[in-house]
Amino acid sequence: MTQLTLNPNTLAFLENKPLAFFSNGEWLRSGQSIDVVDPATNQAVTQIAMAQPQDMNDAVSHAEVAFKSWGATAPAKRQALLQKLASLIRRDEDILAELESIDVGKPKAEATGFDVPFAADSYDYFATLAVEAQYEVELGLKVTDSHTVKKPYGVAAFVFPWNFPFTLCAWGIAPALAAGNTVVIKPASETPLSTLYLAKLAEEAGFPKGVINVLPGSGSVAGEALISDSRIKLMSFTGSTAVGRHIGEVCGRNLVPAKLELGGKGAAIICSDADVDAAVEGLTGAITLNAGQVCCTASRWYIHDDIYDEFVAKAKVAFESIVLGRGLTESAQMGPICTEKQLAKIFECIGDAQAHGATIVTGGVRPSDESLSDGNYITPTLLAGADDNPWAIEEIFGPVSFLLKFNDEQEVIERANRNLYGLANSVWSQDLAKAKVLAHQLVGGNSWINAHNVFEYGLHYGACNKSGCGGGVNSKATFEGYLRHQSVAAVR
Ligand code: TAP
Repeated sequence: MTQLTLNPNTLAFLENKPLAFFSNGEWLRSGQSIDVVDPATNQAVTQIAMAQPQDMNDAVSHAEVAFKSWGATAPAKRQALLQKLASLIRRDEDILAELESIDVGKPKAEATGFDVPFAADSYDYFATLAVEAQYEVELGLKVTDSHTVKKPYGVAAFVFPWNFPFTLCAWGIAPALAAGNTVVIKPASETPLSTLYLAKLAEEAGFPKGVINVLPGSGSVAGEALISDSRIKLMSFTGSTAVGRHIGEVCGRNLVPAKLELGGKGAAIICSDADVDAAVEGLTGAITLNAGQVCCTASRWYIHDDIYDEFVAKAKVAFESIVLGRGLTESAQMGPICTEKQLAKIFECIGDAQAHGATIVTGGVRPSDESLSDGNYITPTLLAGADDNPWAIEEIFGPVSFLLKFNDEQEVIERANRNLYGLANSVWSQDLAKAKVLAHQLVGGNSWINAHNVFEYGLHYGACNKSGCGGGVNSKATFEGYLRHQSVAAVR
């Protein structure tokens, strides 16, 4: 076991091995457990109990019972509990940031700067919407005396990936709970710690038993049992396009609506009139954030011919100056890749990109620093090549950007839109009016200008095409998506 310099409360949480899962207000163990591995060392930091299909089945049963009262709870009560949860998250920010850092590998500063506070804000944002919502709307029609009532669906199931466990969980469950649904959550097997800690905070906040259930388990076993349970009324999945397609199929057979937030291959269009230094800084930050394991990051950079050489030279310097290190060290700007398997995949993609004619401008190797040799590190990588290179098209999910040249702005929009994903793109230009026109033309859920990875509650974050369907997150529309509409009419 690695010796870690951690907050004593973090250590105390990890000590109770294997960490139990949380179902119907009880902490349970299944008899099967797995190690939770720190990607900076590839050593176990704790073990977790793995829920089995019967545990998932039981959790759905309990969530169904809990829904009977939670779904009818006054919005002000739901608001108060969600706000309490947000305040407990803020109280324990240091512990949560440490858990996220040792589990995912990300710099602790990243977790305290974004993952944890932004998750807390999600519970507050949707708590407010819960009380502001109009649950009954008079229709004022001629033939009928009618109104629409908006009601929660029932049990909502959530399956999450390993890259932003705490934030994505908040984006998913906060609107569902605010609207009055109960939730059964399966976090990724590799990164369950912060979600289990959330369950502890939910218990302390006083959520009624069965409202929030957190059960780590294998995707193909426990996850499969959850997604195929026909009693769930809503399915929300965040993860790869391949697993999303499977979940969509399974839910389709049960006629359960599935909200799918999937992968991406974001384009950045860097125009000839862009502020080159700002674009280099913004895009280097975007592709090295969470070691590039960000669904909406910009991993295809289309650079205008006039500034290509200057931009690439500056980007190379910026990439080579990124400090790699264990997330818990203060100097680290980029941590290790979350799993050995994902690191191997990234190297494989880079090799295949080269086999298809791409050249490495910088990076693409393990760092020379001996102290990092046990972790899953890779140096930030710039590839240059052609549009038809498979890795200018497909998601790599690592700190790898593909450089492409362009001359004509309309032509580059067409080239960028040929990609089958549709998550997030950005335009970089000092001509804001022109940038807006180009931003409108890019096909995706999100078009950002002179920035990449832009989030704010109220700003809808969605997707189209191979990046998902089912509504997106972070806005009023997300909250409304967790309410079903029922017409009530009497003939006059
Ligand atoms: P996946 O391999 O798809 O795994 C995601 C989750 O699905 C894990 O909890 C996994 O469980 C579970 N799972 C696997 N097979 C399952 C099955 N048959 N039934 C039910 N659950 C199953 O994705 P990942 O590698 O963790 O995450 C990376 C991907 O997520 C990338 O493509 C990234 O772009 C995407 N992503 C998208 C977004 C948004 S908002 N669009 C945000 C973050 C990430 P195990 O952990 O046990 O395998």
